[in-house]
Amino acid sequence: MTRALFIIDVQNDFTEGGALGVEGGAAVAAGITRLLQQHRGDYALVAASRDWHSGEHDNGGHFAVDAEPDFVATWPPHCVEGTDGADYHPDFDTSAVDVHIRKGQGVPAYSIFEGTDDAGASVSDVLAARGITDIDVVGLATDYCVRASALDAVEHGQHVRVFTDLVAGVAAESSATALAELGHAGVVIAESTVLDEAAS
Ligand code: VGL
Repeated sequence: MTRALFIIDVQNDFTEGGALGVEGGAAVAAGITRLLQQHRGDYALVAASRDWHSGEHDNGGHFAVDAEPDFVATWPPHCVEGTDGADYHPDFDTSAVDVHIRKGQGVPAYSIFEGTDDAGASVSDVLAARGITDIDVVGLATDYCVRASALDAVEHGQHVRVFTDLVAGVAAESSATALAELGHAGVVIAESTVLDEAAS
């Protein structure tokens, strides 16, 4: 088994006070930093994604421009490339991150697999190069980018876990539905304390 950690969109705009802030987002940022302090050695690869939209237009209808956002398919402008809102949250210590993925340049992109690293490599190429077989997924938001990334990871043949104590969602109901859907797709839904149990 060769395991990767995917840290999805722990950005200022998805945390409290951000353009699309989810409740519990900052706590997720701090919790991921703790997980990395204690369990960096469990992972052959740590990859973090950022939503990275254009500020020039609606990014393929992803930003609500002339109407109210519905918070399902259209959103307030968020994570515009180069802005504070697109930065990682300050409580997420990125020093242990091996690969930074950006996605959504001009288009909606919920899954990390829609992004590329700084050299332009796809996520599936990065996984293949490192021989990854298992992926733990954490971050924001449970019901959108975590959901899409975990489902895509299953599609790519990975053994996938989502840590419920290290995700936060836009809405409670859609987050519960997303976790149920992930479970049906074969994702293991667990708390990150399983890492401590495995070590002892
Ligand atoms: C996300 C809504 C819009 C996410 C991204 O990161 O979950 N949610 N864009």
